[in-house]
This record gives sequence, C-alpha cells and structure tokens, in this order.
Amino acid sequence: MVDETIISKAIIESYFERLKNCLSVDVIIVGAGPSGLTASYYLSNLGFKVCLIEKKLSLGGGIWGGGMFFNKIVVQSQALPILNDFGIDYERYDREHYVLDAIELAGSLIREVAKRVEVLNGVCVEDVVVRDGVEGVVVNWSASFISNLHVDPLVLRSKVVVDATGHDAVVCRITAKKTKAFEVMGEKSMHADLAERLVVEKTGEVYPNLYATGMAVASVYGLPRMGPIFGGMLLSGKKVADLIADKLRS
Ligand code: 48F
Repeated sequence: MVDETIISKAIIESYFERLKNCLSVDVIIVGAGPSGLTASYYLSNLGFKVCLIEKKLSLGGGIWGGGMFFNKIVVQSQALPILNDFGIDYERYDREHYVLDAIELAGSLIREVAKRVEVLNGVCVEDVVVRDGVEGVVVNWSASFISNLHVDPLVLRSKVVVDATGHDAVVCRITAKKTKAFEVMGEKSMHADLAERLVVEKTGEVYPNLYATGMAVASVYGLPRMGPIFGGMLLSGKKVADLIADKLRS
C-alpha cells in the first residue's frame, strides 16, 4: 500500500539533498537552452560538480520551436561530432547543412544532462555574488517573481558561473550593471554565417569567473544573430566547457 506521507517525505528529502548539493559547486550554469545543456554535459563528463539552473519548468530553451514553429533544426558539419556524442540522428541536406528533429535534440540533451547534473528548474537567477570575480548566484523560485510576492532569495556559490541565458544575457547584464567593468552591447541583425563563426570564437570569460556561451555571447559583444541554425550553440557550449576545465585544472 502506498502512503501519502511517505510520498511527500521521499520528495522533500531527496529534493533537499539536491539543493544542498548545489550550495557549493565547481560550476553554476544559468539557462538550459542548447548551449547551457551542452556545457553542462561536457563539464560533468570531465568530472566537475555542476548545477544547472533554469527559470522555466521545462528545459530546452529555444530548441523546441525549430524555425517559426517548424520543429526541424539545421546544423553545419562541424557540429556533427557533438550530435554523435549524444546519439542524435541527422540527415544530410547538402555538403554543409544537416537537418535534425527539434524534439529529438531537446529530448536527448535533456536526458543525458538529467542523468549527470543537479538541475534546479523553476528557479530564477536574480543577482550575482562578486568578490574576486563572480563567485555565485542569487536565486529565488520563478513562482515568487510571477506572483510578485516579496520573498528574500538564497545564494548558491561556485568557482565559475556560466551565462547561458540566451538573447537576454541576464547574468552578464546584471554583472555589467553592478560592477561597471564592461558593457553588454546587445545582439545585431541577422547574418547567419558570420554569427555562427563569431559566437564560437568569442565564447569565453567575460569578467573574472563569469563565462558566456550561446546567444549570450552575441548579446555581450554585439554580434549578429543567426536564427534556427544550432551548430554554433552546441559548439559554444562545448568550447566553454573546455575553457572552464582548463581554468579549474590549472
Ligand atoms: O534562449 P536559449 O535557448 O539560449 P541559447 O542556449 O540558445 C539560443 C537558441 O535557442 C536560439 C538561437 C540559436 O540559433 O538563436 O534562440 O543561447 O535558452 C536560454 C535559457 O535560459 C533561461 C531561459 O528560460 C531559457 O531556457 N533563462 C533566462 N533567464 C534566466 C534563465 C534566469 N534569470 N534564470 C534562470 N534561467
């Protein structure tokens, strides 16, 4: 016979364990779109303790809608090794362009991340901890923002924070505003080829211990946007993981 009290106790105890595990980690990744999910996967595979924070209940960010609700996604050839790591199928469209299913991409990234990483969904990052660089984030339930209730937040600490919040570059904007150390320029208009190259090239440390990946990079540096081609997002997520691994090991 199942017991309601035990069901509640099991949920509360196991979630609190998860929350306690997130109090002090190697890397906090903010945003569970394609870049944040990819970075989370590779960093945890490299042995780092990762907490992934997503303000919505569902992970996946801009993957689900493909292009204009057409749930197909395009990647360029350089991103194929990443799709292979996740076991995601794709079809060759021409020499450079490959097509895949948006639902399979989202589902596969989420599945692999959920098996390895502590994920806090329905949790929103509203501020950063800054000492010798960024050393953590200030969080609250997304529900408290939606309901407009005045509730003080809690703090999660880490050696490195990654802004993977997409077009809004929320963590970089907050840090720029509070430190006055750099500027977030805002993304520019569409130029897919240039944007895909530059977003990977510029992926890296924006401020001590604060890294940007994915569309947040385009926002910080004023790069063009690229629309529904996702290779750059995956490659940026992998690159930020490699850069952080080098930093934390040195
Ligand atoms: O927007 P999103 O998918 O970011 P991305 O990884 O990928 C961009 C593409 O989806 C697409 C594109 C590609 O060609 O242009 O737009 O750069 O995912 C960002 C995630 O961050 C969450 C948000 O809900 C989304 O799932 N997020 C945003 N602000 C916060 C946040 C916050 N303050 N706290 C927690 N999560």
